[in-house]
Amino acid sequence: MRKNRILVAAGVALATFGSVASTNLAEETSLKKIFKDDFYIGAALNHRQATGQDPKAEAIIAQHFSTISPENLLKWESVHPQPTTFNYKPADAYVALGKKHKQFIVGHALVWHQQTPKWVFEDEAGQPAIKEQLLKRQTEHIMAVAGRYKGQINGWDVVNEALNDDGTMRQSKWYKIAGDDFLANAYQTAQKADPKAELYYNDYNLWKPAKRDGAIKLVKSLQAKGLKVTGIGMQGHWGLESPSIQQIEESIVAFSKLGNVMITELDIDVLPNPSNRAGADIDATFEFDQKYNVYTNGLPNEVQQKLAKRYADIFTLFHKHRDKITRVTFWGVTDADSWLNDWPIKGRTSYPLIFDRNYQPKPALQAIVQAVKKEKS
Ligand code: 9MR
Repeated sequence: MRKNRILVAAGVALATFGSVASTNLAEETSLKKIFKDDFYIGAALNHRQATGQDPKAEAIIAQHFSTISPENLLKWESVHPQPTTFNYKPADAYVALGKKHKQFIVGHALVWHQQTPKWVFEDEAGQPAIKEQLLKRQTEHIMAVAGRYKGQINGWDVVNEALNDDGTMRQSKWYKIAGDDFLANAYQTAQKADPKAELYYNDYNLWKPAKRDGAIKLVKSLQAKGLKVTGIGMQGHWGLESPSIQQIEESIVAFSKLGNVMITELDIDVLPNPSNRAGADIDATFEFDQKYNVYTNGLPNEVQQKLAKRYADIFTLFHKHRDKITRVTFWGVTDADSWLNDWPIKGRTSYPLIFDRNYQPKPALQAIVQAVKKEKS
């Protein structure tokens, strides 16, 4: 109790006076210890972090995180760029790092419409592949990649982003060529490749009621075929105001009826935007315009406080549903690493995470700690 009070007081000081206090606090705070009995907490690692070239990030990973995800290095184009070429070196290093820090190791993503080489969808003559050929390629890919890390990668995003925002099936090449069988084959094969691994469906904007319903339908139909889908990953690419806590909560509760719920790609975008964009459709981009790059000299205190409050509210919700949530993963370690520096507009200075560009915790980290300690006491 006494310790709690000191932390709360220090947190307020940090929020008001900035980063001197944060260095000391960082030493005594560990997110993975705080959430030890609740859910895994982690971050996506980029290539440099996974391959030991960013020791300051690794210190954060070791201190704070009990799970890791690979931001890009297990995507099809990275790990399997040519029909008979596999590039396992970065993924091997990633898995070794997770073992070293005794973390729950996630694989991302076996089947996606993005970052998949053209040859996957074509025959030898460059014409569209037929269904049997495409599914054979999918099977070989999953058996090779998930098979290599059998017993080492603990859970896989088997299919990523198969739905449109209105809950209908995305008209991807996977779907157009193979129909629903692209889903069934993926889960069936993943289970064969590593029978003990957890198998997930992962998507963005799952707080939207229509997309939530679409995901429930999709997962139920797979489970009805006897296929294993352990859980649903809600990518948390959210904003300062939207979605509301209630919208997020409704999806957490609905998904928990089908399996585990994970918040898989958490970041809070604080930058203005030319559209009402939400989610993470990487094709939805805009030309650079300085008027949308508003915080090049640092995040104003007022916005910093808003971000801290938003993270506190979100984690209060996660903590409330700790019986349903098994993992929360930030999409990146520090603000410098975030994909939001380049999306939906390239070359901006973005602030979506809880560690800043100097590897220092932001007020958001202490706000999370305070909020959860309050809930626990
Ligand atoms: O953060 C990732 C970025 O570095 C890549 O360029 C991009 C394309 O591969 O993918 C980003 O991660 C995406 C994730 O794999 C799936 N959900 C949306 C994420 C943000 O685009």
